[in-house]
Amino acid sequence: MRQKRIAAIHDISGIGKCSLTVALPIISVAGIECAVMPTALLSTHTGGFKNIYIEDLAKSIMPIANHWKSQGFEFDAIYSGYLGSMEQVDLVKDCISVLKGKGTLVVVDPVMGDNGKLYQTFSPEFPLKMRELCAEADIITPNVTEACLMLSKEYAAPPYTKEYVESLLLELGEICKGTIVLTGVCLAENEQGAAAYSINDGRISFISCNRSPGIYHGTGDIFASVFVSGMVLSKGMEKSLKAAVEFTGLAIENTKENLPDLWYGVNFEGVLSELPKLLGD
Ligand code: PXL
Repeated sequence: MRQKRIAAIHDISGIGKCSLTVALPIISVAGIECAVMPTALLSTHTGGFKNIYIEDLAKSIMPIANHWKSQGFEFDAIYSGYLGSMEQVDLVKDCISVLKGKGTLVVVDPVMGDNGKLYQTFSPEFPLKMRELCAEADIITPNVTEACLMLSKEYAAPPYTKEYVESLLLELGEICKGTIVLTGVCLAENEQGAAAYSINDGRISFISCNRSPGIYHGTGDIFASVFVSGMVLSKGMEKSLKAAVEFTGLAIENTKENLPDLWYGVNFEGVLSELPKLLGD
């Protein structure tokens, strides 16, 4: 049997631990080949740094996809994250139609904001455009901010009631007809987790772990990369969610003692050796 392979479509930020610099090591440690499709090249991520160097790589997306297709590469998942522009949303839609095969899972992380705010690089129209890409996905993984932006709803700060989270999930079900995984679901002050809604069977599940106070940058990308890996390894929804929540929690725990600037990113590298255990049988 060939090794599992995920096409990861995200930016590469030289410093800041997010997107491809997170997806590549996590997917690799999970034992899966990570085929990288960089959407943009940045000197750092955009969440806290100033005067960032950004090079849009939109023109490379389709030539890379077409070359992969011409070489007969198959993908167990296509996993998209931060996209540099509205144009890139259309390009990723085209990319999915070129690369998607019979068994390819399409996972869209609609990366565009956190803590109630749209990231500085996006125009206010971007969330509506991102809905189009979410409509093509089998699974979407927005955080609460991204969910509110796509639903044109006012953001509310945590903690949330179960009823509120369920109402967001049901509304997101109008955007994506597969499975909705909502991250940053905090039902109590000392908790952090995710909730999932599968449209197929109508099931909603919640998963949480202890929460360390503070805002940790790049954790959405860590969560989604572990989750996609679990799904590609056929671990199922519950186990993949649990592994993603627990690994993200471990990475935060491993950081909070010695990192003053939490927007820089968490020390997930130091806990990578735990990942095969979390994803194991
Ligand atoms: O972690 C999400 C992310 C990905 N890529 C870039 C970002 C961010 C969040 O700020 O700036 C470039």
